[in-house]
Amino acid sequence: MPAPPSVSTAPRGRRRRSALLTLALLLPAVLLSAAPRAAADPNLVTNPGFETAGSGDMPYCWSRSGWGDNEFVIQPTTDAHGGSTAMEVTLTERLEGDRKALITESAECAPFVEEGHQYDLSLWYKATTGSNSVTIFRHDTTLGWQYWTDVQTLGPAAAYTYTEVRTPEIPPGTDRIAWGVSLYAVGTLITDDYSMVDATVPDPGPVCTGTQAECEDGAWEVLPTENPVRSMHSVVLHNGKVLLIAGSGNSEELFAAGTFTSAVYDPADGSYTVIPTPDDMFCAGHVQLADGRVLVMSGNLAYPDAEGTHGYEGYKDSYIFDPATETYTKTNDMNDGHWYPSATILGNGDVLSFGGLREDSTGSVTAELWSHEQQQWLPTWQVNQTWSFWGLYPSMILMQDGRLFYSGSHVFGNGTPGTGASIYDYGANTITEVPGLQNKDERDQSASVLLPPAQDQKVITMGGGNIDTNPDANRLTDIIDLTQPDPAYEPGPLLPQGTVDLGDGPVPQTGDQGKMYVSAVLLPDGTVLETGGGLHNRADPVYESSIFDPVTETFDPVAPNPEAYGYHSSAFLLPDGRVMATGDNPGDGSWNHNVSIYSPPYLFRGDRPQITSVAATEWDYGSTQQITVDSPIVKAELIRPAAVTHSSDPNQRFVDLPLTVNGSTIDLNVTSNPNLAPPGWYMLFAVNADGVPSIAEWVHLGVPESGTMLSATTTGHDHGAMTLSGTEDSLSTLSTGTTGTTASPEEDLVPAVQDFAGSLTGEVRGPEKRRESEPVDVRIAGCERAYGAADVCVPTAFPPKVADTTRGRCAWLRQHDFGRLELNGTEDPLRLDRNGDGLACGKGDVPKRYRLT
Ligand SMILES: [Cu+2]
Repeated sequence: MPAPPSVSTAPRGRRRRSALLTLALLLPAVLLSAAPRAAADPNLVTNPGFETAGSGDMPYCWSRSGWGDNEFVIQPTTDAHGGSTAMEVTLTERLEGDRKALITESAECAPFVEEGHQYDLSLWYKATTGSNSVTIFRHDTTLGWQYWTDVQTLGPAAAYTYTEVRTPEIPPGTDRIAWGVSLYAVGTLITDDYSMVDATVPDPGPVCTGTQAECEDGAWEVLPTENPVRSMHSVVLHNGKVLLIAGSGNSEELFAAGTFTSAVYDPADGSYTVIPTPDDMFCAGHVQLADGRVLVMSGNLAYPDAEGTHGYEGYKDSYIFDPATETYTKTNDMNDGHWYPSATILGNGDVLSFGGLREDSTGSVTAELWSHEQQQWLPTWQVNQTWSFWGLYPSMILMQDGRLFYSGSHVFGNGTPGTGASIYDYGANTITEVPGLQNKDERDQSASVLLPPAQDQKVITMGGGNIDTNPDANRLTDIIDLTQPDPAYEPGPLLPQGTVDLGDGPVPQTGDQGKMYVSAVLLPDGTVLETGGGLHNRADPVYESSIFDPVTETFDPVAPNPEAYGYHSSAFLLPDGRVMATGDNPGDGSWNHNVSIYSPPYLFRGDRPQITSVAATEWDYGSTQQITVDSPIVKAELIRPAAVTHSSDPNQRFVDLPLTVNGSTIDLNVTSNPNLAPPGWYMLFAVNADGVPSIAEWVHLGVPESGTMLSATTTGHDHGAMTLSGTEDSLSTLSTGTTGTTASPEEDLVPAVQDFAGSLTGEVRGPEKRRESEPVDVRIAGCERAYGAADVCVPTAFPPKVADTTRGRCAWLRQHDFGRLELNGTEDPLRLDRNGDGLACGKGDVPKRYRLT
């Protein structure tokens, strides 16, 4: 097996600093290899037309492959495109899984590949069904053969049809790949004349258009106009504007006055429009629906009372915000109140919501389901219930088979009992514990995000603390690969340290100090910006930002945000590739109205590729969609716009769109699996070889007609067999691969769902006994209710270094800008009012220099 031609590019993209010198030296060679590929480029597939017989009944270097419960035949056929032999795969019955003829996974047969390179895979095929997919496996030099990814759905084709698709960049540690076409539905697939050629786009070479610091670490700017509202919710809308929801903004005064606000920020001109807000949406849940409107669920019915008889209360109301009219419209009520609920959109457009506090400030154990079809919340009895309390803002991430991964990231306290993370199967109504989350009771206001690309099903959880015990927040990260049969979190790299302001100005972090209130933002080059945070409960901002590379699993420290952004902050990607950050609400009850914007290093790296046309903005699953670009790109993706609050945005995702390249005309191959890219509006980015993204175009994935599964247990759709002639009617609308027309094979589509995470060994819990609610401490927010107004947070536990004395606590409160602090009753649990005059840290309690005034 000959090695592929040596294309003289250094490893590209993100590992820029070390690569700069190498690239400069290699430049002449790079230019040479940029010439159009010669026709003689070798086909890397051995026995590409099945003409050489093997030792058994399969042709040389081809094997039968696939999984699941189905009846199948895989055998050579004389119905060939070229030569005398082709390969026929037939499914006669199917409950689940796929079948394929696959390049034999051996050193003799599987083509060698180079890390970072891309390869054009092509073949000729006939198919009775569109439920096919080009599937690639990769040989990991340490782990052996693994499933890698599905890159292209082939439409039905009565006559031999050519198709071609480019692989993503070959991941590190990969030395060979094997590939074939998987058949997911009852029907017949015939393939022939496979080809694989190196199609690596040479790196344009190092460019730095800013200062050296900007090119390496990006740059923050603080905007001249302040955010007019105390918003802790940020939702990027499909018109490019940003909805900032404050409600009462955690201000008891505004709440008492009935002053509830939202603002719409327009990045185009930097303006804010404050809009009428019908209810106190402070600490609601939110998600963009399939049509791009925003579903806002629950919010704040009441602040805790001064006597500590009840805590925060969540109402049952729910609203839809329409970006077109910038107005809220009421929906039907939820079944329960949910202050701090989760909200996850599913592959069929439904929304599942869990957790939060009820109208009586106890914990809600009621799962809520928004029906896309009915456009309303369903009654409790129509929704599978486990009667579990999922905590507050539980991070519930949709998996590729429709199950939900609870990452263990949450807000307040310890999170749920158990290992800290679990997989919830809605159909089976079971919860299975997932092991490995480090320090699981100190992941309050950590950030979890599905890493790019969504196809890889990896989740990272970063940092966190605990407002009940108030230790220094940690630097831990944990990464889980949900493609494994029995996935478990593995420790990831430690968060880089920055500076922390403990009250006397920023000083370097020491020891194990990390941060909670972390924001995680998917960037269009396939990395993740983590930014913002604090060391303790609503105190001690940490100034540190870094970019995580999911390929190398490393952090690269970048410029820190100059603003303090801890509790009630959020950060999110704008369609122009910059990141906006807003909000900070420390324990003294104040609010930081400054807004900062980050330009990542890729914006200082030369001309951006431009998407010059998008053939259609309405996209179907499993289709190919044509765009044109003004310069070469190496990848394109959909990024779901942010709907973020309290470090939590479980719907944020980056969905790779494998390319079919014909010069400046690019066909984008859209996944057939709605669970990988739930319906809705997405930002479409194109990215060049140096990791520089285009400005996004907005495209829409509609709700699949066939609906989709809510859980792995319902994935088996049996589709009737079709004859070859039976597909002829639909051929006119189908892609022929090279002509680049858009295809809509959706009607016949069985999503390419994999059998990942199918052998869980964790403890399984079924539904609990039906109950009303979970008891919750009124101090759940980590604030001692005996002192001050409800929006002032005297911590129930002070940070570890604060002396356990009246003087020590008063000094800390004074250092953290707490003003005059009255007792709400006679109780003085923190011993701040030694003389009993009703004033904490006052005259007669502590010497003058420790007093609050
Ligand atoms: Cu909050």
